[in-house]
Amino acid sequence: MPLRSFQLSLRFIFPLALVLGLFALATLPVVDELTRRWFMRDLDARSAMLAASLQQPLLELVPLEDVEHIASLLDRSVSEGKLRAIIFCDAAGHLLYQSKNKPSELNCRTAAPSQMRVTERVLEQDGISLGKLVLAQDTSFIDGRSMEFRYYVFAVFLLMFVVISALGAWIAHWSWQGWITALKTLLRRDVITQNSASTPPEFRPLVGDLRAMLHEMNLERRTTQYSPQAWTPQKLRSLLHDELAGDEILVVSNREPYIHERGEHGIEVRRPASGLVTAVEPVMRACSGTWIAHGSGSADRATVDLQDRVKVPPKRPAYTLRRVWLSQEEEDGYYYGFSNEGLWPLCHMAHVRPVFRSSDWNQYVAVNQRFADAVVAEAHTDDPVVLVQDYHFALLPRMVREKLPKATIIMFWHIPWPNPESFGICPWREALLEGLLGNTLLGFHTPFHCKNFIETVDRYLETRIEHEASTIFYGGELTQIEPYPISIAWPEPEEQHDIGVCRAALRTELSVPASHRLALGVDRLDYTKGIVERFQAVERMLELHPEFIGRFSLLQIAAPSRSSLEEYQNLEARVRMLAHHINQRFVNPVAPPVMLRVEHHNASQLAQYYRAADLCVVTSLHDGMNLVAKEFIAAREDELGVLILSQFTGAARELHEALIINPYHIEQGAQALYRALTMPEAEQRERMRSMRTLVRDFNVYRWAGLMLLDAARLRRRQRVTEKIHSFSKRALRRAV
Ligand code: GDG
Repeated sequence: MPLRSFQLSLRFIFPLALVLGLFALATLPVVDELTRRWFMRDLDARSAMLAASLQQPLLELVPLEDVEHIASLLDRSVSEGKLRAIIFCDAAGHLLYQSKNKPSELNCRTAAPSQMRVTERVLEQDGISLGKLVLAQDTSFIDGRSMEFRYYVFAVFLLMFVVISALGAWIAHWSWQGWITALKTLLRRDVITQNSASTPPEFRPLVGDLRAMLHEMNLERRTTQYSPQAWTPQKLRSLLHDELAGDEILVVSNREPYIHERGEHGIEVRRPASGLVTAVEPVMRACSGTWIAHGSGSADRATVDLQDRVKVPPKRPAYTLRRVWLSQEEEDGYYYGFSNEGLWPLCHMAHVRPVFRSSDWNQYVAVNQRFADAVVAEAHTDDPVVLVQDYHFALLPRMVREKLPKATIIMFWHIPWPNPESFGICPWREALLEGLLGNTLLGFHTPFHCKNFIETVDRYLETRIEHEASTIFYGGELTQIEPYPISIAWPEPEEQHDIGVCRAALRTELSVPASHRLALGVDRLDYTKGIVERFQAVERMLELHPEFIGRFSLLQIAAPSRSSLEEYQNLEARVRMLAHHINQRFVNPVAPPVMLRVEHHNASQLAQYYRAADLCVVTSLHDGMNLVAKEFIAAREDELGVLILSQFTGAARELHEALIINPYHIEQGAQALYRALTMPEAEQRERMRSMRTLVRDFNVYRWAGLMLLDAARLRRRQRVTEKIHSFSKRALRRAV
């Protein structure tokens, strides 16, 4: 029986136990007395019968003083039943005859001895008294019987209690179920269809409230989702103010948005190369709050206060960064091991085998717990909004949920979600899924990733899935699964350099002529980004179109990433070798075809490269979204430039005007490069204009805004549910 019905029935069972107990206590002495009287009356009746049967023989024998026969007669009479003794006394009160074993305390003059019931009968003949017959019955058995009777009465009350309680609990359970079903029907039918005719009268007060609330929610979602008004930091701020007024916002991610490093000129601040940071940082600036992340910089400890906090951005503090410190062992197991050698290849179809080690998993569990504890410690309220970022923290949502059951936990999974078969090879798949179902809201980039996730849960856990509503009900909690395509902050015009200047500056920097055609690649040096395939496409394009030798180069920015892992070291070696090979093959006096920069660049350098390039090449083998594609588009206010985009990125679902390719198909990549290099400006403009409109409107503030709006909606739904529960409880109490 569900806990809820059980709790409700307890309210009925305790008073019942009390009432029955008191009733039993009050009843027992009365029942006792009645039993005693009944037994006495029974004994009296037996004595009277016996005395009557002895009367005639005694009337004959006493005058004869036939001692022998009288004694034998009396002895025979006491041999059965509860009769202890019979005596015969003369009229003066002297004992004349007695049965054997007469108790010494029984005589003709004294009152009945204890534990005995005495009955007397006077024998007369012709009006002359011959004496009296005294029969003494044993009453000691009455106490025993009385005790037995008490046990029976007690057992009857106990049985009544058990039966009534079980019946009560059963009725409570079915009433509860009935109420819930009635409410659900009401919500589906009466509230949604606006049909109140058949609403039971007891629900009518609730229907109006629910309908108004639902209407308001639907209206809000529709207006905000399709509002032509662009999403801005101000709009996000006012949304937070209106929808989550005063609610606390906490962000958790592995990567911190600002890293303090010791450099040649003292402590320097660095922004990491991370799509997650690119997206979440502007949102945090807009909404303040606290961002909890791993303090990985060499000067991070030197820049925090006693609570490990530092205000960021350094130049214009807008929110708090709370750093969590990890030992080398923890970082190796949780970050490099389970997250990046296990989950990363597991979720990306890039044909790199995941590695699962128990020791890594143990560190992953422990570090998730440490971050969950940090969330709980940083929360000042019992129902904060917690935004969990990425695959490093699959277990954290449930851990936080256990400590802060009223929190609204939103998680965004920045990488793809594989199909159930692929995910199924993870030895801890159930634990990961259970952790993720601790979320109130779980977001992926695309509907396809959501579908994969729901199918995976369906395959490996016992849950209730509502496919239409995209919800999963597990362990008494509901998780909403939704796609939220991530994006970037649209750059402010004043932050951008003149495009002509950028073009000239980059060509000077690379020592190539002004007319030199430049393709740009910007990636973390990761095997999922298809850098090898990109170089191969360049090689093939030059094979097919040698007229571009010396007139075209690919500038590849490859930010070092996870370099302590062997897979990444091998990739770097391979990428360097291939670049060298191509440059050797197409050696020319002007410029090498592949310019590889394996180093970190700052954001403003990258923005200038985007503006200076003729085309941008994104050839990911698998990518959740890919922000580089969107950054390139946002940078091109001249509406020129061509984007080549892998079909295996989330971005390809939105940027249809890009040249979409299959990066595994090298010929196709080569053709796309050639087509981009020869595309007329008018076509470039047409394509770029359309993509720019999309990226400007569907920016990162919209991404965060829609998620937070849904969170606010779910918070309200939670409150409605609480209201329904308290309403049902009250009604049920009345019914019971
Ligand atoms: C994941 C998913 C999803 C690159 N080099 C440097 C640098 N970057 C910046 C880029 C861009 C970001 O890093 C990379 O964005 P991606 O989208 O390629 O993302 P991943 O890091 O793989 O991240 C991805 C993303 O999360 C967001 O959800 O799109 O699918 O894999 O912003 O400009 N930034 C700096 N120096 C560099 O050298 N400062």
